[in-house]
Amino acid sequence: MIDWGRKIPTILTSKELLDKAFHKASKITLRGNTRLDTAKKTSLAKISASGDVLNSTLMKYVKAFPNLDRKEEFYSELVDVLVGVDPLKKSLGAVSWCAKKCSGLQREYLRRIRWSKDVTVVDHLRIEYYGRISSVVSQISKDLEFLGESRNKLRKLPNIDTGIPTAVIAGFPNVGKSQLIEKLSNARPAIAVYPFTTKGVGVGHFTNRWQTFQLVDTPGLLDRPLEERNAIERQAVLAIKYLADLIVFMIDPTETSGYSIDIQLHLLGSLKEWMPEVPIIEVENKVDLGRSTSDRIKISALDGEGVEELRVAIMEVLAASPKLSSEV
Ligand SMILES: Nc1nc2c(ncn2[C@@H]2O[C@H](COP(=O)(O)OP(=O)(O)OP(=O)(O)O)[C@@H](O)[C@H]2O)c(=O)[nH]1
Ligand SMILES: [Mg+2]
Repeated sequence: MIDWGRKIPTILTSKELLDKAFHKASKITLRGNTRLDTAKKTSLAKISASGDVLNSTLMKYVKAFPNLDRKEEFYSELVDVLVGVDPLKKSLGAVSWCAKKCSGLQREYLRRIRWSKDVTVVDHLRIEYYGRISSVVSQISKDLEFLGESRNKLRKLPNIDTGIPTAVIAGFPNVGKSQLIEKLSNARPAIAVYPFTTKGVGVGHFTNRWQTFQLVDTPGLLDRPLEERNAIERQAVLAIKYLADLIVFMIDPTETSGYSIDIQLHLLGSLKEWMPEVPIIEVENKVDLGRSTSDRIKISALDGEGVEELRVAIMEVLAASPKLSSEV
């Protein structure tokens, strides 16, 4: 189970980070035997403290972000869609560089102050050190900003367990996918009358005889090639590609979703061609408004008609999942 986003701490801006380091240093006053001794002790302590704050805070950021080379493909690709793996690696590299540079400057100025024999030189060196770390930290302002934004996006990622039998609910926008997940599981997704209400992958679970089943809610898909899909749709594509032991394809034959039945069935056809090995249950929703003569499973996700029959059908297909035998 992956829980990346939540363990990433708040990312400070470069100004906030410098304020934090200087504030720590400003609280330090030490006394020595002579004026020179006092100046040296105080400056050494201030430089140690501020350098340590910068280095430890920056390294904490680097370690908190997921190591994208080792993680599961689904999450790596999802991170790529949401924030971009290359920019993320570049910014983490810059932060790591800055942390090392701050440590290097800290060592250099501690050494120079230890060797100095004059109070004014000591004060001058300390001020020079502050100037240099300020300049180094300012150079990564954009990277810190980017990491802050990335963290906010990654925090919204759901906890999806890739080891549990999983049905992915897919279909056009506004057909009732989230409404169905709400009826079938413990999930409480946003449901609304407009398309693209669901902007990211969501997850819900239900249990039957000690066996947990996972349902994945996806953003609506339009009927178009992958390269034309936006970041919202691409998340649905990734969920289908990496998570689905079963696809529940939801059709709205009433067309109140705003999409014609023909275009919905065309998407279903593309999906079958793209993922021929994944079983698909075709469901028609909104029977409370009207029903077709097809022999598909028919439900009303709104009032619950047919939903328990659909649950049984989902469990029957997922019973064949290899993940099931390894779990119980
Ligand atoms: N009458 C009726 N309305 C339904 C039914 N299921 C869903 N709706 C309504 O259809 C609208 C869309 O439902 P959602 O569950 O948000 O649809 P979605 O497929 O998740 O939409 P996106 O997240 O935008 O892709 C909402 O206003 C629901 O209340 C149903 O069985 N009957
Ligand atoms: Mg939805």
